[in-house]
Amino acid sequence: MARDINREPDPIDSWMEVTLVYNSALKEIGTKLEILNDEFQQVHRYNPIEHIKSRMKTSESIVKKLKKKGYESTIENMVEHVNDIAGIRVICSFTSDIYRVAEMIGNQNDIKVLSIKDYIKNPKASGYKSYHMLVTVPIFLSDKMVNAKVEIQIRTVAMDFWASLEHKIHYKFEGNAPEHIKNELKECARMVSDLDARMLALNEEIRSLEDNEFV
Ligand code: 0O2
Repeated sequence: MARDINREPDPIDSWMEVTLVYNSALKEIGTKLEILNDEFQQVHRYNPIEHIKSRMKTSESIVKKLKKKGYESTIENMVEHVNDIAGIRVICSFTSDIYRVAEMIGNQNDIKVLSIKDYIKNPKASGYKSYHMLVTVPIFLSDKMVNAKVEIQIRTVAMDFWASLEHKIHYKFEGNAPEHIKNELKECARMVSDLDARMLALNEEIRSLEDNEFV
């Protein structure tokens, strides 16, 4: 029997199914992003996406997150309360590409955007900048349809460089890095923002020259 995309999704009811469903969700979103990037290359002669990284959260990290949030480790709680079991990171060259990619994702009929956190317009106190989308994508199995949540983090190469080092430092000092390191990271975050703005301005200037060559 054909499955209707608008019908109520079925529940996910075993750890094996969690793995299958969230891995499938990463493939679905990954393929969508690759198609959008290819189309963009054809139409506008450049790729807004530099590269894509995807990962499944480990069972240990899922249990740790549930414990931190005060929930028992059940499949139901994982699906309900852990938003980043499936995580995909989209790395773009320029800040403007981030919003382009986010809009293209949001325009896909089968993707439902549950929430957006714009840490580019509102950076975290640490200096962290990134654009987060929490979405669901339907996954069709042989006998059921489930909605899988995927956390999409979209950021520039420079923001990603900063976030990787900050993440390492955060774990090394278990969240209590010395004050001078925190301050240095904040200063680096300011330099990242400045670099992103200047690279974007340069790119726009070059593109406007290229466009004029075709007039
Ligand atoms: P990990 O180890 O990367 O998986 P939620 O997931 O919604 O329950 P929260 O904190 O409200 O929790 O969500 P938020 O702020 O959107 O952050 C989710 C993820 O963004 C984090 O996942 C990190 O990957 C990243 N992130 C958020 N803040 C920072 C930051 O200050 N520095 C860096 N480097 N990354 C950040 P996890 O599960 O916390 O960590």
